[in-house]
Amino acid sequence: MKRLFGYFFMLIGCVTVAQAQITTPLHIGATFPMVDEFSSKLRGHYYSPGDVVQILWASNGIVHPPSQDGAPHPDNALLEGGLTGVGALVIPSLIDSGLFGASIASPRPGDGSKIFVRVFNDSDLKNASFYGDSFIFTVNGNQVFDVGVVATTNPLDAADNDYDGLNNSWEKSYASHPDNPDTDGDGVSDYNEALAGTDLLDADSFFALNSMAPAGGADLLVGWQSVEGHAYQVQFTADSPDNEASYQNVSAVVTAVDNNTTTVIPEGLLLGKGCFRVVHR
Ligand SMILES: [Ca+2]
Ligand SMILES: [Ca+2]
Ligand SMILES: [Ca+2]
Repeated sequence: MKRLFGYFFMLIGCVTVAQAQITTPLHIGATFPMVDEFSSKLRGHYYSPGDVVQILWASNGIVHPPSQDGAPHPDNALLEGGLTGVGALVIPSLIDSGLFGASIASPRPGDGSKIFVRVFNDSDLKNASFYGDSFIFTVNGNQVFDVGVVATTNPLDAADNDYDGLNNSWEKSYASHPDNPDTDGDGVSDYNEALAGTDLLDADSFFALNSMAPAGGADLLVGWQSVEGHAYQVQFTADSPDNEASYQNVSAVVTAVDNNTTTVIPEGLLLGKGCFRVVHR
């Protein structure tokens, strides 16, 4: 009986040793949604990642920008297994959650290793135009990193071939022409269309005043082409239209609900002969 007990005890010891030899994978993920510079959650898809997440080494404590095709600098090599997508390995109902998770098994970065996360705005680096980097994490045990805000503000191609104010990465993002300052020929530059939220590829879509009509009594109805969700304000000057300082607000800030917005300017705010304009807020 005594002998049997000893054998049993040894078996337990053997199992314990075997467990100690298995290295636990490093789990890396975001505990809060990653958002871009406009506070929009990064896109994702459970099966086909929308935005790609790379987990890279920062062994010497330096994060270098990627090359124009998205390839990492040699000092920031991709961790083996360190490629996933926003929403991937996260439950399907959280597809567009801005979250991601990854498991790095072998070689597992040891404690003290410096790593960081880089996000591209497309699942295919050939189509990506922007990237964002996290700060550097130092691995310490098995942890889930809070990647936090990854602002995708860094263009892969910062040149502006056509000098329209919109760099080549933005032109790629909008599918506008990098060598033509007004892709759809509607008279509004690609840059100003991007600011106004109008369609750079549609000549019928641009930001402009399109009506001024009596609105009963001496009130005036002012209308303009708008973009849903964007905010505008009507201003008036009795001076030269070039005199910026002379414009006064004559309406409240109006948020558009469709592609045409009107507002009534009460008679009391009409200051004689002058010019109206609509300002995008
Ligand atoms: Ca440009
Ligand atoms: Ca252009
Ligand atoms: Ca347009």
